[in-house]
Amino acid sequence: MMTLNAGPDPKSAPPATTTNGTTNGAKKTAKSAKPAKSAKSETDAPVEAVRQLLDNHRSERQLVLLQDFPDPDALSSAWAYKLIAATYDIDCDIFYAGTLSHQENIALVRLTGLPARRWPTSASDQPDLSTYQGYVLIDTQGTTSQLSSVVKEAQIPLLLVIDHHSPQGKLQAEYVDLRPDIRATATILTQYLQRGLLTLDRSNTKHTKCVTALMHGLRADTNQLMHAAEDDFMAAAYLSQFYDGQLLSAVLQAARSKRVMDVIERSLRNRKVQNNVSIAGVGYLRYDDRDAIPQAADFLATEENVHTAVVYGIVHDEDQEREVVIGSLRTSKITLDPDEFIKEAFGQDSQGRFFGGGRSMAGGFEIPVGFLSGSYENTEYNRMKWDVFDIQIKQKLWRLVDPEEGMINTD
Ligand SMILES: [Mn+2]
Repeated sequence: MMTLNAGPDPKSAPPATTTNGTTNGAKKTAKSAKPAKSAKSETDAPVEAVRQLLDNHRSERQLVLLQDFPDPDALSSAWAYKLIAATYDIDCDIFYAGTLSHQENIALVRLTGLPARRWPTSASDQPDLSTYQGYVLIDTQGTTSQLSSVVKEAQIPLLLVIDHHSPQGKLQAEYVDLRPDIRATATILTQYLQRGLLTLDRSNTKHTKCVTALMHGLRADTNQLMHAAEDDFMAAAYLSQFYDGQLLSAVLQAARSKRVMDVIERSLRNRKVQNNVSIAGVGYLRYDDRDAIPQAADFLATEENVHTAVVYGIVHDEDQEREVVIGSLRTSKITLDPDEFIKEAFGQDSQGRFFGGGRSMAGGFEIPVGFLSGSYENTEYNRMKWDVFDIQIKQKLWRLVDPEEGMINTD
């Protein structure tokens, strides 16, 4: 069993650490300072494969699917793909099932005119799936997207996956560009641009806006470049020639809503710290405020002597009468692999799907409330329901954080 106290796991530990304790890049080659030339050819292969794929699918119509609650990395990468595909006369529609929740994501989409849309829930308004010849997954492998099962059922072929999360299972696609050593999907898309899949033009406002979005996505996924590896810095350097700094600062200045502040306040009040891990349940929250959870986790992880924070709550989706427990993990501990931690803590559902996973430094989980879904007038009932989930989640987390002193032994 993986615990926080275990030594570095060769599978999950980054290869090298600098003296000040920061990761020395995720690339296996970072330590031996491989010549730049061979690093280039490493990324040439995926670019060539994607070029070939686009060429083979000229003039088609494609769906681009994102995680249900897309972040700037997903949104900007999908837009870059759409612009690239357009040069092959491929028309892409970008969809997500959930909602844009983080204030910066809403600002990003509004200020740049980013062409991503929510998949309409009303039956009359759904996209006509028969018009698409294939679909593409970006910044996800389908496990975080409700839409992927819908398109699978419609027998639309999966053409391409571009992602940087740890592998979530077998993927049957024409090509998979999955690079977990890269810290942002925006970096992968930037490499596509840099290697000529699209020639950027500073006088084209769509280009500058998309590049600005990519810069935001790359920064957001690397904690403002603090967790960036060599490839991410190279990509940011390339983007810096084309991006609009004023537009980026306008996106970053988006203010938090009062309700998000309230969730952060609840997480502070409810947190329990043990073995340098801070865990907080925040109770019920509205669907639109879902993104308050990762923001609260970000904040809790800044406390002295805390290297890892987990925040979770029950999110109620009024449209679909669906309730889920949603949680986020943030860590600065290099020997802790969020993907492995979450899979180990919560296991799989009856169909063998994990309740969550992660990437470098961050992870998330989503557990359906199922039969107990739905809020009732009876506040005592709602309180009991929360208590049950709260205790169950804490128990599963503490079991890994502190196996000796774990509250209840579930083994
Ligand atoms: Mn990402």
